[in-house]
Amino acid sequence: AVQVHQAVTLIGVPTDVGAGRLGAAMGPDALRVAQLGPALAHFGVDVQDIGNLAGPPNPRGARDAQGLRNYAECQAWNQATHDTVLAQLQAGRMPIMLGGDHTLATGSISAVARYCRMAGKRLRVLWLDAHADCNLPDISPTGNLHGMPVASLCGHGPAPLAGMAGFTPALQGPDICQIGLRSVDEVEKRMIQRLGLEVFDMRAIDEQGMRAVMQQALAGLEGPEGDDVHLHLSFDVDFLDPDIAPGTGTTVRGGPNYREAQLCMEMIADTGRLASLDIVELNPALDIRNQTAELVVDLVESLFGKSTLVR
Ligand code: 4U7
Ligand code: MN
Ligand code: MN
Ligand code: MN
Repeated sequence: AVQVHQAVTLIGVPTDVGAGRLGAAMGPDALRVAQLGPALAHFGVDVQDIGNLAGPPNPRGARDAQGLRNYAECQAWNQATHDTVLAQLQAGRMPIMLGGDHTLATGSISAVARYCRMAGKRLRVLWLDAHADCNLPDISPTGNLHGMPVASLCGHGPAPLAGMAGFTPALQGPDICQIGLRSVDEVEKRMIQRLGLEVFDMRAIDEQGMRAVMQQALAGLEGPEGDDVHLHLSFDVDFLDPDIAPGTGTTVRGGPNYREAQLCMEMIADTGRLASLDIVELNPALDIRNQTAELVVDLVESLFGKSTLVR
């Protein structure tokens, strides 16, 4: 039973301060050029685009004493994201982040966690990504904060980020399900175990197929038992195979193809539980004629039931 949010708010978060290369800050406008808003309005959704959040420019800093790059700037963007997402949820609207690098997920998901606690909902996070994003300042090979949001949300790393929900940790490892992983740093592998994340890597998709993986990832969401679940999707564009999605800064070959990605989105749509969404790591400077942004819009349409024949 597809039953999607009737009111959606698009929130541009034009930042690349957490990434290793410049360009993700242009992501929000590339999604607008690809007609994300009109595409959703076509399904009868009430779409409001509130424009872009404001935040500091990219100082292109080196690693600091903690081992982090552009920490203060990441913190500022996350706080702005957190405040806006919380306000939209409280107004009964579904926030869609137009990123922006993946650091912003600390701001958005901590706000969702805060809201869920107030509203008495159970939070389930689906994390579509080639990477596990659970690095810590001292173990990260790069110091880039876009490789750390899962760790902050689980209570690790700098306290201001880890405590953004108003309680720490914002999430327990088993609340998060990661799908599509194929580039995980050695120390991150230990973090996955330690945090207790649920992970379906590309090997799981190869061996079991996308359908079986998504059935497990979405278990318990459909029907009355899933009534009190708030489903948040954090969609890193580098989840997709670079052949179809070249417009992102950290491509890794061997990702889901077009049909597998569609099936993934369709099965999420079928649950009817999607209540907030991050679209992150789109980098128009690396794209070819905006094809990655257009693909993302196509996939988000499926998230809103485009491919479902019977409603
Ligand atoms: B993304 C990396 F070392 N693990 O921490 C790191 F390989 O949000 C990449 O998933 C992180 O795109 C990628 O810098 C972050 C690296
Ligand atoms: Mn990634
Ligand atoms: Mn990511
Ligand atoms: Mn990336």
